[in-house]
Amino acid sequence: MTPQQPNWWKTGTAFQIWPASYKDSNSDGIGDIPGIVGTLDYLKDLGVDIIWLSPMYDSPQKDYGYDISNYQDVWPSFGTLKDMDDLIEQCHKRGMRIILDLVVNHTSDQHAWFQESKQDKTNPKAEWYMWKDPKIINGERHPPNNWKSIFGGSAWEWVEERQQYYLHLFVKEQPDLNWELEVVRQAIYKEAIEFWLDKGVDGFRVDTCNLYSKDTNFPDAAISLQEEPYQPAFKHFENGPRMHEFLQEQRNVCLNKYGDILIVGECPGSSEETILSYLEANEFSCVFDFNTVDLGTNRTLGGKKHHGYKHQLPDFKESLARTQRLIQQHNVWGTVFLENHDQARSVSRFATDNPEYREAAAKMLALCITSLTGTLFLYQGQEIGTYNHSADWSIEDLRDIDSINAFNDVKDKYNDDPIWNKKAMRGLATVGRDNARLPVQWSAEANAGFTDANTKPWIRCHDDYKNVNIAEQLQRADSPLKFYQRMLKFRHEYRDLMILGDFELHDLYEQKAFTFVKKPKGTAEEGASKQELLVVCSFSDEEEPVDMPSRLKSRESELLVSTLGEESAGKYLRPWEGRIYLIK
Ligand code: TEU
Ligand code: CA
Repeated sequence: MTPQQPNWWKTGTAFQIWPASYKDSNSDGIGDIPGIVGTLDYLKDLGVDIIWLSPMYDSPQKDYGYDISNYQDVWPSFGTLKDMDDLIEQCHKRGMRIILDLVVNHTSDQHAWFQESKQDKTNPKAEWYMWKDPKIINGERHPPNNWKSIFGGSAWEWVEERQQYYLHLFVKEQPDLNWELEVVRQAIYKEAIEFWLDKGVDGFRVDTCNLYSKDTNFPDAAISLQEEPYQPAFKHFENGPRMHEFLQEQRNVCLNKYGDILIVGECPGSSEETILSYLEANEFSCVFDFNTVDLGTNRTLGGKKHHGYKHQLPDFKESLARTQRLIQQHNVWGTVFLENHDQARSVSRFATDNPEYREAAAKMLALCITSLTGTLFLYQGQEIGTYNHSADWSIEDLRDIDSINAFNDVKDKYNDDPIWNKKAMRGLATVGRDNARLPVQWSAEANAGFTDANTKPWIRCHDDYKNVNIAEQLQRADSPLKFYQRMLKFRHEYRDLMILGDFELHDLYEQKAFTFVKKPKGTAEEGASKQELLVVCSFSDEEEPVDMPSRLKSRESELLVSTLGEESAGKYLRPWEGRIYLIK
């Protein structure tokens, strides 16, 4: 009997593509699907097994594709349905899989469903969205409650035709669908899910998959922001009462027909218990736990982008350890990621973008995350150590609605005070979403090789693309890109330890280094004679000792990898160096 092979989506490395900024093939300044197809060999060589494509559906682009006006079509600037068929085929031809973004908590206000729903209170789709009567106070009309939208302002928008408000947890052009209605759920399964699975995609990344079920009493949220009219209300719409029922129905009625697909849920603001409940019921294959990327944002407490709270290294370790523990202690699966299209660049946020150490730090983070258990997700540009844009940029350089709203909040509140505006820009340069959305730096040529020299890209290029780009790094043996290539191979070679193994955190409170051990799954702590890996990462501008756990000291060890070269590795870690030792 052959031992059971782990599912393909456990061992594969995934790479996220955000199409608008990836590669422009027809010189209109916007990335597109044919542009992606042209780079599949590059991704294959990098070691990518799975592509996650962010929304390419038809959309008015108010939230850059997360506002979908037609699930069964492609935004014309990105290409056509035929281009999608080609992309799917070309991925499969190379032995790669492809998953799409499933955005069904809300649609665009331009979707035919909403256009019909908003007409009056009696049309066939009248209840397909979340409509409520106004609250009348002293003869004045107010939103039904004080909920704040995740992107700022009230979560309710007034519609004259219906004399009612509709709920939008994100921007007002993203009305929330009414999952309470079975006919809505059926339409979602058919149009948004089955249409694409029938075309052969291998699964979905599921956008805000824990918001479908709201507290339908719509109570006011407790006041946590004294000076503001609208209050964070996550408690009333995140992980709501009917979530499990909805997700199980979706699995049973729809997804199960398609065999072993990858369904990875985006689960911001969720406790370990909540995440576990989704996984144990097999509602998702694995989820994105926001623990790490939420560091320093105080999201649920109403933290603002300009607050710029800096986490400590132990917080970072603990945030990663949470998923490792979950996988190890329960029979469930998880993800490893530091970046996506909503996050600033990991080198800047979690390591350093000081030019002296930036590359070393990028390679150290690569070594660190490729050594962790779970499905690894990389984001475009991460493989070359792209770092954040400068705080000197102006708000006109940015495109993200969430960032623009955050800036305008500060600007309005402090009467356009230049120092406050500067603080707001500094905050966006630290955590703003556009950091991830600048054109991919393909080469040192004009416009970073993203588009033609004579075309203006839809968003400004990073100032440093001449130094940090794919073409240069492909030719240089010690580049972050080459290091990622090496580590992704290595991850398969040492699969049982790196991808599937147990994790042991060595010294949580150490502030300058992150040391952990990877062991074969299910081995006893003491006296195990099987091979293990010791992973040591420096987060320091100075030399740091290699702190080997006592129980491993008597074992023979061999230096397998150093981010700065095995030959030149001495007793101490060099600044921002990462190493892996094989413990025999
Ligand atoms: O994001 C959900 C979400 O709540 C956050 O990640 C949010 O974008 C971030 O905290 C803002 O700073 C998903 C998508 O990933 C995001 O791009 C969309 O804008 C959002 O849903 C709405 O569809
Ligand atoms: Ca284009």
